[in-house]
Formats: sequence, C-alpha cells, structure tokens
Amino acid sequence: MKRFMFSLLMLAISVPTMCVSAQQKYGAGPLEFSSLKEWKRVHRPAIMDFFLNDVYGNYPQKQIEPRFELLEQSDKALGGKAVRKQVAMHLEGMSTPILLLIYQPANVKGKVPAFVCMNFKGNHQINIDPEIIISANAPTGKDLGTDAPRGAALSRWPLEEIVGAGYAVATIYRGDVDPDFDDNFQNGIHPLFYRAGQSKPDAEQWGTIGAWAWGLSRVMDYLESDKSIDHKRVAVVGHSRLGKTALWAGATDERFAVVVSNDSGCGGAALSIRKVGETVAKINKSFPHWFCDNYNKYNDNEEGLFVDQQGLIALIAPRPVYVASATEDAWADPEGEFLSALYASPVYELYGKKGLSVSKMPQPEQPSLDGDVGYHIRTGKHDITLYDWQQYIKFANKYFR
Ligand code: GTR
Repeated sequence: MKRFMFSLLMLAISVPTMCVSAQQKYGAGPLEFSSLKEWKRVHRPAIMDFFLNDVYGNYPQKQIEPRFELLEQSDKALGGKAVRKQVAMHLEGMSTPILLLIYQPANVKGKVPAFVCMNFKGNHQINIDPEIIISANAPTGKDLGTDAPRGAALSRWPLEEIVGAGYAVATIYRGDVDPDFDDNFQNGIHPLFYRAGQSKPDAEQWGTIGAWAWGLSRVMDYLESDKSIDHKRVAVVGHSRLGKTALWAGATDERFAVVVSNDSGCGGAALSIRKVGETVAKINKSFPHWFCDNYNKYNDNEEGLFVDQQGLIALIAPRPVYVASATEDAWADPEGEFLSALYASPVYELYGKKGLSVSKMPQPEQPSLDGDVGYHIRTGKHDITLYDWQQYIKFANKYFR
C-alpha cells in the first residue's frame, strides 16, 4: 500500500513536468529542456501542434502527387556554364501547372547539391535568359512586363555565383501555387483539397504560407526523382514572406537538410512579443490569407502565444538553420530575428550540435557561421543580395562539400 501511495505521489510530481497543458506556455525566451528525449517526446510535438493549429494551419490529409513533365532542357544556359531544365508540375484539378525552373552546373560528374527558393514575380524575372517559360499566372504586363520583365529580379538571383559554387538552383513562382491576395481561397491549390461542400479552409487549416510551403515540398519530390541532383543535400531559402515560407517548409519537411531565412520578419524568424516593426495584428490585417484563421487570436495578444517564433526555428533542429537580417529593415525587427536564432540554440545543443556561436548581435558584415545556427546582419535594405547568398553558400558548404 505504502508503495502504491509512493508511486501515486511520484506520478503526481512527474506528470505536470512531462506534459504541456494549454495554460502552460513556453513564451518568448530561450528553449531550455533537460533532455533530448523530453524535447522529442513532449515539447517538440506540443510546439509543432501549436504552429499547425494556430499559426500556419494544418496541411490537408488528402495527398495529391504532381505529375512531372520535362518541357525543355539545354546544356548551353548561362553561356554554357549551366544546364537549364524546365519542368511542369501538373496537379490534378489545376488548369495551370507549377513551372519549375532549374539551373545546375554543366559538365560535372556526380550529383549536385541544390538551393530551392521560391520567387516573387515569375521564373522569368530571375534572369534575362529568353528561354525561360513565362507562367500563365505571372504578372507580365505589356510587352513582357512593366511589372516584372525578364531579369527584373536579377540582383536577387546571382545564378553564376551559385552555379559556379557547384550548386543547382531550383525555383517556382509563388503565384503558380497560390495567389498572394485575399481571394477567400478560391484560386490556387486550396480548392483541390476541399471536402464536399467546403468552400474555404477551416480555422485551423492552412493559409497561403502553408500552401507555398507545400509547393516547396513538391519541388523536393521532383528533385528526388532527378538523378543529377543529390536530394540529401538540398537547402531551402526564402526572402521575406518567402523566408517565412522557407522556415515553415523546413520545419515540416525534414528532407530539407539546411534552411535559410532572409529578412523573414514577423511570422518568420522575428519574435512577435517584442512588437517592433510589423506586429501580429498588422500582418493579419494586411495579409489575411497568409496564416490560418486561428492566428487572429493573437492580434494585440502576443502574450497569449503558446510559444514565440524561436519555437519555429527549434522545430528545424538538428538540421542547420541560418537567419539573416538587414540594418535598414526595421519592419522585420533584426534584433528579434537574431534573438529567435539564439533562443532556439539550446535545442540544437541537446542534439549535440552547436547553436549560435555569438550571444550578442554581431556588427554588420560579421557573419556568425561557426554554429549549426548561423546569423548575419548586412548593411542595407530589405532585400536578398549577393552578399547574403555568399554567406548561404559558405554555410551550406560546411555540410554539403
Ligand atoms: C511586407 C510584409 C512583410 C514581408 C514583406 C515581403 O509588406 O509586411 O511581412 O513579408 O512584405 O514579403 O517583402
């Protein structure tokens, strides 16, 4: 009897520490736990559930597998330095395919690693290459686009540098997966997954960021099928809203071996609790389609968040993650981005990895590349530049070369 009472007592003591009730919160501080086992068994699932149910929304249960059609291939791209491939990813029920554009180093033996990165305005804006097929969904404007002519985003896509470093670049246009405006989820991929009678996602179902992340996973499906690419050495990179997307894709799809967030800000790497620059209420007002409806619970209520965005970074552990900021990007709260990386670091250490190697925000152009959590702040505006890419290549090289 005594023994029974003792066991009951032990149970009463141990249970509250081992399961996380809805009232308990991790908040916005460092994520420190006593063991890897506890992280994996208790905290990681609780944090994942929170991001699924209350932030980006759950992915649908229904599986749709794309059919891949190679539309075009040339080994004379980028002045002969690259092989270009263009693949249509057809989804049953969608009238237009997701167009995948790949540049990979020419004349190499063996499989190459890759950066997967979604683009803002259509594949044709990443380079002046006249062979890039323009998506039916892309904003082309008059004469191939006042809005996004060929090469409009050239500075964001230093292809020669990336391909020259031995990497493939694989990109899709966000609008091929889901348009970036509030259309009540009538266009894009959401309707493909509705149950009979459903006309928009439920409060805990995915918004547009979730859909974009799903699209990045379909790119990974393609890469797994391409024998010239090493699908075990794939980094997912994204800038700004697509940086939020890269983090979410990295958290939910463990096939991405390295994850990079460039100036991802609110709803990305930045801690929400600080309310510096963009806030949860502001982002939900301007972009009501990005997150799931439940995320509105945290408008002007950041204290109510079960865990802050450091939890998102921790979900990527033990895979290497890199967070980057820019000095003139106050809207994205550089310090909040840095602190998330720092506060997720203890989880990396539980895996025997090295977290961020600095505990104070570094000076501009002083990248912190030693740890498995990397960080830099660059001088300048909200953008993704050659300097940013050079750090991502160095960081990826640590794992892929
Ligand atoms: C801004 C938005 C940010 C960021 C940015 C972008 O308007 O407030 O969250 O995502 O757009 O994607 O460039």
